[in-house]
Amino acid sequence: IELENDMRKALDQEQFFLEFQPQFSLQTNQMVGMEALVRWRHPKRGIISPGEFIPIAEDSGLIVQLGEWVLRTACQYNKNWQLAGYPPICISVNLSMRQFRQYNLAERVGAILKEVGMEAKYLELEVTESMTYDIETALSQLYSLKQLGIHISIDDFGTGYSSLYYLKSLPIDRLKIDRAFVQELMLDGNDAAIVSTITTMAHHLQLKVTAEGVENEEQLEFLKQQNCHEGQGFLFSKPVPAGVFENEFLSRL
Ligand code: G
Ligand code: G
Ligand code: MN
Ligand code: NA
Repeated sequence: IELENDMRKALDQEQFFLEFQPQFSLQTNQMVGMEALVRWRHPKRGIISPGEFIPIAEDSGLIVQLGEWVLRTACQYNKNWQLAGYPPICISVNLSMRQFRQYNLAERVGAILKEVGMEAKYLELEVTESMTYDIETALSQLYSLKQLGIHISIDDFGTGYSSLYYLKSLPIDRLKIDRAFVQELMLDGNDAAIVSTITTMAHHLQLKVTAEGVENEEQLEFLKQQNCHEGQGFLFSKPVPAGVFENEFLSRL
């Protein structure tokens, strides 16, 4: 309850900020995208991780406001980097289920893109498999979002309960393999089999596939052998503040 009240103030007082984690092509080793991740600089508690405050924001409904702030701010950074002359790349933003269920979601996303002046093709929204809980709503929301020209990925893929039937029917562009599978890859044959199978399935379904949580060279080699398209994880970089992202990654493109 205390954090919930603090969070209302935090939105006004600009205590939230974004970090960016680069995503790399496993074919070319080039950075091809980034994920924006929210952080909270709490005046008394210091930096609080989203793992702690996102669930509270979800329960209180504040996630809708916070999520829009994240989306607008992420698009603004990306647009400004494009204006600064860096090669344009796509920015991924996490969408909570509360946001996903808004009846006018696509309109709101469209309004933000217009306000910021960023082309839709440079935005990817990450949703989780829990959207398939209500398949009719999921389908209509995804179609409306796709009409804007943005990309859609399924985050934490493999941990939820979306059926393969839904996967076939949903207008999505990418699967992001949950880092739990990637982390145990070299230790657990079952996880290796799962990663390999998800990757193959993604290829057959004409979907892009990103491995999350890539932490070492052995995992990277395995993923390359499987023709996994992209990777994200501590091996490449942890999420970093905007200035660091610009200096370390954008300026080297
Ligand atoms: O960045 P970190 O690993 O601490 O993130 C922890 C969790 O918080 C992840 O599941 C991530 O998807 C989620 N998260 C980070 N930023 C956002 C955001 O802007 N919106 C939503 N809904 N979730 C986020
Ligand atoms: O659920 P989601 O994929 O949005 O979570 C993203 C979060 O995962 C990031 O905020 C980051 O803190 C965390 N993360 C990113 N790469 C790695 C990694 O290689 N290892 C671990 N343990 N966590 C990672
Ligand atoms: Mn994510
Ligand atoms: Na994830």
